[in-house]
Amino acid sequence: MHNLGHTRSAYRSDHMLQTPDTFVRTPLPGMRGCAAIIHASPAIGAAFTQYTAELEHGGTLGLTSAQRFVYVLSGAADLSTDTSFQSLTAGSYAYIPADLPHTLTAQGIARLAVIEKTYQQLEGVAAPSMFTGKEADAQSSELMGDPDLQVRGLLPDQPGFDFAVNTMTYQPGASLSMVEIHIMEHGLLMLEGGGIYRLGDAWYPVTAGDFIWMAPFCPQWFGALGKHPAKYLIYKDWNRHPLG
Ligand code: UGY
Ligand code: MN
Repeated sequence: MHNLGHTRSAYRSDHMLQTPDTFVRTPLPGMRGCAAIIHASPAIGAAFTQYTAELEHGGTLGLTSAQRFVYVLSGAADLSTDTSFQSLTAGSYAYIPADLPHTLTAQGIARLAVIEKTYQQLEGVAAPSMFTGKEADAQSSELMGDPDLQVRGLLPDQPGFDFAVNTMTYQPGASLSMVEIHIMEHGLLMLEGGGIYRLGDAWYPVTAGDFIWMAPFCPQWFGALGKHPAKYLIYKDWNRHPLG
């Protein structure tokens, strides 16, 4: 199928919208029975890497010395270390600290959102340990007093963490109350529904399956459209001084 060179995808100096029609799969070192769709990496100017891993039954992720966050988009995967074993199902997630040997193995076909970031130690503060959770169990709170815009923090609010991953759920018609311009960069995966995303000086229709990267200080705003809630998974660097 061709569409005469048209796509909603866009790549600008301060943002990228990557829609599924433009996804290209690639292997990463150490992966078995698995392909990665790389969304963000230092190649685009990001200080983190984010990819979607598509695994066959028994497929595994490769190794990393960076800290890793994994969110199960569909299917199931087993996370094991020398001392632990956990089964993760859709909506479950895991935080794995830097340099912790582990394996992630798909049980059936699975899709994982994977975020990796070199850990930035904070003097006098212990690095976090591994943990797992379920998005549905994470505490939900209103953003700026709007009950129609709920934020769930998936990582504990502790200074040891140098990044945050949240889900944001907008009821139809709900929107960010302001255009944000901030130093944190974002990796954003649309999980459900859709709407209009303002990025820089452009407005994009977006829908489930799309990925967005926002550079530091990229003007950003979102309004949800349609009859169902819009929900996204969003990464940001967090808890560290701009001078490092
Ligand atoms: O956490 C955030 O900065 C979030 N409100 N940004 C966004 O949704 N684009
Ligand atoms: Mn933001």
